[in-house]
Amino acid sequence: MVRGDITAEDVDVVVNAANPGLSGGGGVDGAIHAAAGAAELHAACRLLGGCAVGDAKLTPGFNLRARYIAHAVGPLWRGGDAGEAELLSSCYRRCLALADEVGARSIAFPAISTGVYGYPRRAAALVAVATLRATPAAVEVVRLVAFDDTTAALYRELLAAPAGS
Ligand code: AR6
Repeated sequence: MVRGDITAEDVDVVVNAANPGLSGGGGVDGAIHAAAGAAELHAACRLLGGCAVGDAKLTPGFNLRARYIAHAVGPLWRGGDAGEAELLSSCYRRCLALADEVGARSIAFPAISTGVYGYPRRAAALVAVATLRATPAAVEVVRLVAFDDTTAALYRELLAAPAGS
């Protein structure tokens, strides 16, 4: 894990926390659009025809150091009984699969759904770490990028614990 701004990550694939319309927004989505080149990225996203919750789609990275952006659509938090954990887990799995499809060696994830979408930070970090540990993938480097101290502390704690604990 690292603490910082995901747009600065020197990896093959940067994951975006997008919306089903892939129409851009605030938070990490806004930061990625600004850094990648908003006009080009908007145009590329428009061609994709949206994305289901729990799924992800690739565009080029444009002005980012990353070659690709994986636009993942996390679930909106509705209290936890609406399949949120499975949908969030699916985002991480789909991004790993896309990274493998393009032969990526490295990928960086933001804390999907934990901003505007309201997913509790600890619950989301548990899903992220457990899913990444449990999903076989060819990608060699998987980085969790924390934008705030709380998320950074959670990742440190969970990554220090043995898998399954
Ligand atoms: N680098 C890394 N993490 C960041 C950055 C950054 N530059 N900026 C924010 N975060 P959010 P969501 C963290 O709201 O909850 C958008 O409008 C942030 O602190 O970006 O999945 C989309 O278009 C938080 O922990 O995404 C959707 O409509 C995490 O990224 C909606 O928001 C995710 O926060 C998606 O909501």
